[in-house]
Amino acid sequence: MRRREFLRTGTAALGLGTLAPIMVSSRPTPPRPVPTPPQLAWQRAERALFVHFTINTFTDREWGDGTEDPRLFAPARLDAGQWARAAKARGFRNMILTAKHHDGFCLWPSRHTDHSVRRSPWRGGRGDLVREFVDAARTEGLGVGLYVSPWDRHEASYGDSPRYNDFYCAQLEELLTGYGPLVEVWFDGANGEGPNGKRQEYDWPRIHRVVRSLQPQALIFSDAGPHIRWIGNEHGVAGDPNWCAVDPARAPYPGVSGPEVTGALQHGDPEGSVWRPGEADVSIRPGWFWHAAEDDRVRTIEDLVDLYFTSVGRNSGLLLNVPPTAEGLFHETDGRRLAQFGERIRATFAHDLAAGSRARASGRADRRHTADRVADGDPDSFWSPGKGNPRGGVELDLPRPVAFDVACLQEAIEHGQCVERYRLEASAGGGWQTVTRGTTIGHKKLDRFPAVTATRVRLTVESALDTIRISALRLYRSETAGRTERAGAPKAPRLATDSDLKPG
Ligand code: FUL
Repeated sequence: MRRREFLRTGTAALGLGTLAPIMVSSRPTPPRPVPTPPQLAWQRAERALFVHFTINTFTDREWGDGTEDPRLFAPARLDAGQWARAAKARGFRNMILTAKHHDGFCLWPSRHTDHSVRRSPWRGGRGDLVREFVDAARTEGLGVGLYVSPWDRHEASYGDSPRYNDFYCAQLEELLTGYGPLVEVWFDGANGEGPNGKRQEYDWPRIHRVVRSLQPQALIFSDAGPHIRWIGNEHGVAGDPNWCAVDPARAPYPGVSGPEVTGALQHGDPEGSVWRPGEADVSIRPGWFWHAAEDDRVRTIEDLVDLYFTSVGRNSGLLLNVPPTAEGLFHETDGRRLAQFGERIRATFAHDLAAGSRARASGRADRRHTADRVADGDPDSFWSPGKGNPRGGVELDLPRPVAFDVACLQEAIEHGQCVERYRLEASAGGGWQTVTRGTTIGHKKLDRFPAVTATRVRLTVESALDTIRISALRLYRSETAGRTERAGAPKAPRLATDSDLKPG
C-alpha cells in the first residue's frame, strides 16, 4: 500500500467535527518535495509578460528559416520602456524576451555569429535589444527572463552536435554574464527539422551546468524543467488537478512528446519526487509574433480573465505573450486589452470579503497555526490541524452577510503541496450549501460559481497527502469596483489612460 492510500483510509464524506481517527504510516517515506526560495518567489509572482519580437516581426512569419537578411530588422520607434511600463501597470512581475528564436537571429550583438542586430540598421548596428529590455524591466522593478531557442536554423554547426553545443553554450555564457541576474532561462522544446532534417543531440547536463554556475538563482524552464515545467499546451490552461511535484522520468528532456507526457505536464504527480511547478504560456493573439492580419483577433477581456483563472487560478504561472509591432511598440488594441485585463483582475481581487472574519477550526489546531491565519492576509502564516493530520476544516463567521462568486484558496506551499480534495460550503443561517468542490490547491486555487449570500463559510479538506497547511481562504465578488463605490468604500482608481501604450 502506498503511503497516501494509508493516510486516506476512511476519509469519505467528512463534515466538520466528525473527523475519523487518523492513521499514520509507520513506514519511512522520502520527504515530500518543497520549492527552493527562487521557485517560491517565482510562484508568488504569478504573472509574467512574454515578448516575442525578432526578424519574424518584419517577415510576417511565425518560424523564420534562418536565411533572413538582418537588414530587415528595423523597428523605427522601439521602446522597451513602453513594454515594461505596461507590464508593471497591469500586475505582471516578470518579463521574458525571445533573445534568440528558431531562426537564429540574435537580439544582442553576439560575438559568436554575425546573424544579429549588429548587421541591422536598427540603432546604426550598435544596438543591443537584450540590454534595452533588461534595463527597462529593472527600471520598473520587474524580474527578467530570456528565451534562447536551442533549435537554430541559421547556425551552420547545428546538427554537428559537439560543435553546436559549444556554440550554444558560448552564446548562453554571453547572455548569462552580460546582463545581470536573471529570474528565468527559457528553453523551448520546438524542433521542425522533420525526419530528414538535421539531428542535434543537445548536451542538456552541460547546458544546465552553464546556467547553474553563471546564474545560480535563475530558474530553468523547459518541458523537463528542471525548475519550472511547461504546462503541456499553449492555451494558458493548467490541468485540474495540478501538482507542483513531478516524476522526472515522465518528461525526461525538452521536446519529448506523447499523450502520457502531456498528461504528466498538465497534472504533475502527487507522488512526484521533484518540485517543478507548471508555467502556462499563451499569446494574446493567434500567433506568437505580430501580424497585421491579426490586429482584429486580439483576445477579449473575458477570454484573458478566463486564462487567469485557468492558469494562476490552477496553481500555475501565467506567461502571457504580447508581441510588439514592426515599429517596436505594443499595438494599441493589445495595450488596451492588457490594461482592461489588469484592471479587471485588480478590481475583482481588491476587497477580500472574508477579511476580518472570526475563524474556528474543526478538531485540533496547532497552537501557532490557528484558524484565523487563513484570514489574516499574511502569505507566510497558515492554519494547520497539526503534524501528520491530512484532514480537517475551518469555518468563518463573516463580518456581515456578503454576496460572493469567487473563492481563493492557498496552501503554504513552502512546506509542500498536500490537499487533493476539498469542499467549500456556505450558510445564511439555515443549512449548509456546497458552493464549490475541488481537487488540488497549491499556491493558489480560484473557483468561480453563481453568487451566493452567506454569513458563514466552511472549508473542509476531504483528502490530503499529509499535514494540511492552508494560508488563505478569501472570498470575492467579481468586478467589485462599481458595487463597493456605491457602498461607500474607497473609490477604485480611475482606469489608467492608455496613451503610453499606443504606437501611433
Ligand atoms: C513554441 C515555438 O515554436 C513558438 O514559436 C513560440 O516561441 C512558443 C512559445 O514556443 O514552441
